[in-house]
Amino acid sequence: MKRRTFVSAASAAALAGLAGCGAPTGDDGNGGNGGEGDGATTEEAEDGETTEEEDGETTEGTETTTEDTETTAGEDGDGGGVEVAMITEGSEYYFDPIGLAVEPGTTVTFVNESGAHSSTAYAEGNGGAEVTRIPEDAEPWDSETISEEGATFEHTFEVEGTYDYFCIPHKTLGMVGRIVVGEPGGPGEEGMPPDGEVPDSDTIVEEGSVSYEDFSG
Ligand SMILES: [Cu+2]
Repeated sequence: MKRRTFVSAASAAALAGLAGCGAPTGDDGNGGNGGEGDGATTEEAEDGETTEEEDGETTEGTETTTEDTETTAGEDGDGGGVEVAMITEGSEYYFDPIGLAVEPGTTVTFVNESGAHSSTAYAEGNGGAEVTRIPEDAEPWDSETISEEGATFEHTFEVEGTYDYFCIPHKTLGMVGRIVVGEPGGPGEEGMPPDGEVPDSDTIVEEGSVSYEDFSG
């Protein structure tokens, strides 16, 4: 959701800015960098000002440069933070969203919203996991049990593939989650985690994120 909003805002802003000025300076900067997280914010702010004055004058130049901007804006979106909440609600214990799709290099923050939980990768021997359900070259992670409300744990996902993980205290109660990094793949694609169910990877990639509520019905 966040990414989409961001992309269109950035494209629109850049488009408006480019319409007005023929100077190639702005373009070159973007294309060369491959777009880092911060660039777009500045663009937006600056372009917002010029739009009003120059918009009406030169509409023709616009179309040529639009393609450039879209690519850059897409990459910019990845810099944003992504969160997964760890929740106790009555007798339910869950990760929300239970399914999440991210690009390689994304840092996911697990937030302990209520109760006591862990975010622990299914990697044999990691936090008591009996099986491995993360890509071969991937780093396993284990936050260990977090009981303080609002406390967080971060993990950066570098290797593409499917990652299943669980909560140590609630493993036997089916508290599990899935993160797909880039394209689905690896041992996580074989069947379901031994302790609970997660959404199908294709659905996760398609939706970007699957909430616990949607998944559990
Ligand atoms: Cu838990």
